Amino acid sequence: MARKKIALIGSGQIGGVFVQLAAARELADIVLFDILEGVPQGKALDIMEASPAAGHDIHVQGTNRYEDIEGSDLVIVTAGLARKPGMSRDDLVTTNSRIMRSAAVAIRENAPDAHVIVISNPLDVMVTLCHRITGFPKNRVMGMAGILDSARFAAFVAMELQVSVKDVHTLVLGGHGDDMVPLIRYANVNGIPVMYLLEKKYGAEKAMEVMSEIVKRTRYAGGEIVGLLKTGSAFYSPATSAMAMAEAILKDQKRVLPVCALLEGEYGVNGYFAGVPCVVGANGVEQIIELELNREERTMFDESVSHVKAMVDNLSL
Ligand code: A3D
Repeated sequence: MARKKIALIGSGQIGGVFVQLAAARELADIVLFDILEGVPQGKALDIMEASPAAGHDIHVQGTNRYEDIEGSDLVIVTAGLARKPGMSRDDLVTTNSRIMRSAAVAIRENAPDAHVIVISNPLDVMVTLCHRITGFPKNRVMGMAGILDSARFAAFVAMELQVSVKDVHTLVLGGHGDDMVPLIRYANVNGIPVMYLLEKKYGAEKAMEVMSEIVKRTRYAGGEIVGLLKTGSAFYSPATSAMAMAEAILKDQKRVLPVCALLEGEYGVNGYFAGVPCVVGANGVEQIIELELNREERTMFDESVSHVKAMVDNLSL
């Protein structure tokens, strides 16, 4: 079987962590692309030189030529500005739209059969641009956000309950903004509702307060990291979340993951991308799973998607 090939458009913080994760798993050969001369080449050489000590064997090439992404099975786009303290994701839209336009044209021309995972922010807008410009079928263009947001939710629940994060399962839907929708009802510790455990620990009233704080922290988790780092945004957790999607596609795992996918009637949304649970496998987004939302969840989901719609409707495509 031929070796798989992944192209990373953007060789910054997330691109750098992703390539290290991919090498450790020997997931695929990697092409690191960036407009900065020397950076992708330097990172590629560094990983190749790490291989003998690490005992992994993949080929990593750094490049400034889009032609080198030819034949990629998967393209991951992280190109663009990251947030600095005081910025919202939406503040990145003008610059990152320009970057996404050039990346999407290059993907269409050089890797027409690839799956594409978009990570650049504002995520829901960037994945829309990428889908419209490449013209790829909707199952092959998706955004990474829900896995990260759900992982943050799970991490905070595990910290609060002092249980292994391995046993905590959470789901965050909607747009990748501060109005994302962490689903409290579906949060569980190996099947035991998180609210049940919080109520046992604190009683009903305080349990709800604690959960509200966890939800708030989840929504602003990206900003919390930006505030601490001061020079950029989170990169370990986004790269690790993208890895879950990449493995699901390249190994045809049929994972059930929250993914930013194009909705065509699902969840009452038509023609916009939003975070929803999907089955992800060799055909990309193979199925969108529609959950029954209660009135409160529905209201939050609609609000979150209306924010995405407003941003997307403002774009000249
Ligand atoms: P950073 O380390 O700055 O890397 C971005 C890279 O993009 C840099 O190396 C740039 O040189 C490169 N670049 C700029 N313009 C182009 C271009 N035209 N073509 C190719 N490469 C270019 O950022 P990062 O890796 O930390 O973050 C990358 C993106 O991911 C940002 O937009 C972040 O806001 C976003 N991000 C998204 C999430 C989600 O959960 C969706 C989380 C964290 C960061």
